[in-house]
Amino acid sequence: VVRPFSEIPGLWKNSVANLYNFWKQDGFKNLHRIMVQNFNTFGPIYREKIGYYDSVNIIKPEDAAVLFKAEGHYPRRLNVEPWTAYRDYRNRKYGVLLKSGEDWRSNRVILNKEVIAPKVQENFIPLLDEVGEDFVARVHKKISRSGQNKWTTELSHELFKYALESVGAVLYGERLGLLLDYIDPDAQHFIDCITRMFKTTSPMLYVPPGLLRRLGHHVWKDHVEAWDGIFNQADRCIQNIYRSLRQDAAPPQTYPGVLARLLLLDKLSIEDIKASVTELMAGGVDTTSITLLWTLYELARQPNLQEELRAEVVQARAENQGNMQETLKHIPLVKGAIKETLRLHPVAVSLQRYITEDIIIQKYHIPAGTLVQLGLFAMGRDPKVFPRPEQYQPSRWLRTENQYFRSLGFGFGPRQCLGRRIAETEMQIFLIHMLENFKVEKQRHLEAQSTFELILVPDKPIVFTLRPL
Ligand code: HEM
Ligand code: 2DC
Repeated sequence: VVRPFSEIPGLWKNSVANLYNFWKQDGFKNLHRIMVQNFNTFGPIYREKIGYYDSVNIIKPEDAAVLFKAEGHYPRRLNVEPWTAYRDYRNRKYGVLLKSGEDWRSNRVILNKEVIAPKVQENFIPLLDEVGEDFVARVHKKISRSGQNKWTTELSHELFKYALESVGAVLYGERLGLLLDYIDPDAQHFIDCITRMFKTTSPMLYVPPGLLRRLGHHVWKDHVEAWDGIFNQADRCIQNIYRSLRQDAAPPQTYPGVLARLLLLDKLSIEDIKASVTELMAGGVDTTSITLLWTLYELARQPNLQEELRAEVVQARAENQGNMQETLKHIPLVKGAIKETLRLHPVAVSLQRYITEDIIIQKYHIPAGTLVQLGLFAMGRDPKVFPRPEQYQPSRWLRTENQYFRSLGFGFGPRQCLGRRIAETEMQIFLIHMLENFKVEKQRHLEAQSTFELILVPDKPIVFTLRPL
């Protein structure tokens, strides 16, 4: 028998009271833990209404499969209101991240060919490899300058720079120079703006941004300032490439980067290209750097595991005469480590879709148009889905069976992460270079947890010690 929608358990009858309780529990920082609690209280499906968001939450891989089958031709996520409010306020175009319907689809198809297609991917490898080599050289320099044969540091700032340098190289086919001793203050400002943009988004998730704007609230002002900084810097980078393309008579001989390819292809308007390239540049910093930070954290906690990964990397490199493209095909454990990091420390607390047809989940009827959320953080830590979930075990991903709708860190289907291949390649190359060169240690008693700042980030600084092998 199918039970009606109205009988789904949960706290959905008083949205204002829920918003208040949520706020009292410091819900903005604890969204992921509150979701885990709710699944423990209500079971594998619950309904929730906070402020103006009414959603059904699910946790099982089998139910995720049902959800994504009902996402329709133009999949839609939860609308991050502060982001669209900024664009409307400044009269800037939506890029692929914020577009919907046919406009999204037609842009996304063209971007896919230049960003995720396997053929263009190969072009990214030499660019990203160079950034990886520079990062390692920079660490060696820091180590020798320390005079102690080691470098102890809070690595996150270095990782932010690595991530921006990497995505910049792919987008613009040029180096931004972030791994040098003296860096462009504008580039550093860009990095700070992205972090601030994420941080100021979460307190506005459940309150209409228009209201905060009219009230002249400081969160809205900070948010606008952060996006302004992001767009100004991206505009500068985009203008540079645009200008030099117009000056060159002949088409480029080597791979010129995603932006130049899109401009030369001439299938999207300049304004559409700008909007999506800005989103790619901004989306490519905190996401990969924090995932790498968590990976180093887990490898520092398990020195034996670190050695296992190192052995795999050293062998894959030797067998392929150092060729990076080939090496990347022979590092299953490193790839498993990245999946394992995203299981325990996903960037996105949930995946969401507005379903376009009626579905049945856990025997409940859910009508078309409902916002359904898969609790990604909660699923990754559910012992019914992952045996011994608290253990960081890259080898659990080596068997391809049992992976059904379990590896969803980048989302799923045609609306999944556009930067996925860039992110994966960039992270794999980083880990290869780091494992080949350094032992990673951390302060013994330091334990970090996730905190929600729109994306999930570590709740405290993590200090690493890097030693040359
Ligand atoms: C969307 C995760 C890195 C750009 C997404 C989504 C997730 C995600 C979960 C939503 C997918 C869905 O709804 O199914 C991640 C993770 C990353 C990462 C875990 C790294 C560890 C990047 C990078 C870029 C990027 C490096 C840019 C180069 C985007 C864009 C979208 C997106 C543009 C929106 C796509 C659309 O709406 O069509 N990402 N991301 N992401 N990501 Fe990423
Ligand atoms: C945040 O309840 C929690 O990849 C909300 O690179 C639901 C929600 C909706 C969309 C998600 C967001 C969460 C987390 C951050 C994501 C975003 C979609 C894309 C974005 C997952 C789960 C991200 C980080 C993009 C950001 C690109 C931007 C900087 C231009």
